Amino acid sequence: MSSSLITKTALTAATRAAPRAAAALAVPLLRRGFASVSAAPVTGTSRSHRIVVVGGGAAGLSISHQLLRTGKFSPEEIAVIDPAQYHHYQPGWTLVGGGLKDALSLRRDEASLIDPKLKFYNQAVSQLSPETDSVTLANGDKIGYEHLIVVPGIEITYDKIKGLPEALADPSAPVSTIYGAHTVSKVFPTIEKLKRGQAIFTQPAGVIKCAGAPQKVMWMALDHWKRAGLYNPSAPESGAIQIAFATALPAMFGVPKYSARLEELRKERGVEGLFAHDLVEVNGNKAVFAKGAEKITREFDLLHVVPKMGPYSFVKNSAVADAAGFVDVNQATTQSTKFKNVWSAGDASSLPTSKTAAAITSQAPVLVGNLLRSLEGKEPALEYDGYTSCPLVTEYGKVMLAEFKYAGVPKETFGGLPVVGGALDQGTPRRAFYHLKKDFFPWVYFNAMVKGTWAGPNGWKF
Ligand code: UQ1
Repeated sequence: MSSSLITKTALTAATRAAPRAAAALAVPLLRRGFASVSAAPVTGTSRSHRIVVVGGGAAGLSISHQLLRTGKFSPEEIAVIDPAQYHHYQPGWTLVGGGLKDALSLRRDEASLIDPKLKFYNQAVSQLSPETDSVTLANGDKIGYEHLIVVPGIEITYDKIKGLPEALADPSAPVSTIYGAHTVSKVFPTIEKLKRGQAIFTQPAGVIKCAGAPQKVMWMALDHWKRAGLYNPSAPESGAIQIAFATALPAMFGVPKYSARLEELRKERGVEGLFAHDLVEVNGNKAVFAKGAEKITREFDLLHVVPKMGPYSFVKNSAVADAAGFVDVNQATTQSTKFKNVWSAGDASSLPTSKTAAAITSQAPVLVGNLLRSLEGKEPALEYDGYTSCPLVTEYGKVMLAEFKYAGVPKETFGGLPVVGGALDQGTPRRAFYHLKKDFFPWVYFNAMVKGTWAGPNGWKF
């Protein structure tokens, strides 16, 4: 969720009549000044819903619409809370960084993606109160529930890297990031503008969305400069531009199979590897990295930064969170380890897998199936295996479709299919996967996934 303006449509939706179920919970949840003579502001209005979904992103919309499509819920028995005016197809932002797509083509009005049978609160959440089965909105209203689904995503914390917010906001600074709606459109012009010097692409310590994206944008920039005659992969020092990948991690990727292939590509293409380098400060044309206790300063002519990210404070500060601030859930069932009527998936959850939209295609049907069982008084029975995917763009026209489950074990949808020369191995970048990433996934996302009819590798559903 990101704070933004409230749309006219959403306002209209927000002022629609209260749901039937509200009446029952309304009275106990009202905490207004009792018999007070002063004109106290009217806050603490309350309503309730059978299911409250905090977050209208990839997870929130898939799950809400999958629930609705079961036909088991009356209008407004399910509520979605999200303050955003716009909904972005974030997996497409790497392609915006590579100059292949326009950010506006990946954006929809949030309200336009929400079925009118869902109650939409276009509001931020200020507090989760799982002890009293309620959620408090930023305007003070309280929303009660039978079941709560916490899927707000995670927050991009630009200010955790000193000087970064200022550098990103300065149109003349060659510092950009694909990780934000307001910054993604600066990336490709910055790449195009560079004619010589040192380019550095960073990846931070800590949990981020899609751990492959920091290098996808680098591979496309490399290809762009190579085609422009500015980069020579076989003798980088003889070209006008030099490239370094500075990552806080010890390797190119978290899954050994794909990491080994990406390390080969890095060496073949003459990219300098700065491992265990965590960017802590941007100061003019200097990037400062922490390497253990050491500080290392490098000059740059272009810097692509991946900011640090973390849980929203209303999640971190609530009883549903684990020590790191993520919603503590059973890694198979997606049910909260602390409250049986609380569930989570996607970026905000503690599910120990890579945070991607592909992961949500597999998590959503498990969460929905287990929650429906719970409504019938049964224990959860469906299990998520950690499936996630990272379509790694390695050059224009080629994608390595990394797909894996818990513990980094490959789980390839197309692996082993017969192809010319043997069996298909998804560790090899292919043109067909590039078209899946660039054309099919954005299409299926808006036409099926957010509507609740797409389960990723398991195909169309519901
Ligand atoms: C997927 O379903 C999906 O969602 C639309 C993606 O986009 C973010 C993906 O990257 C992947 C890999 C999937 C999984 C689907 C198949 C057919 C592999």
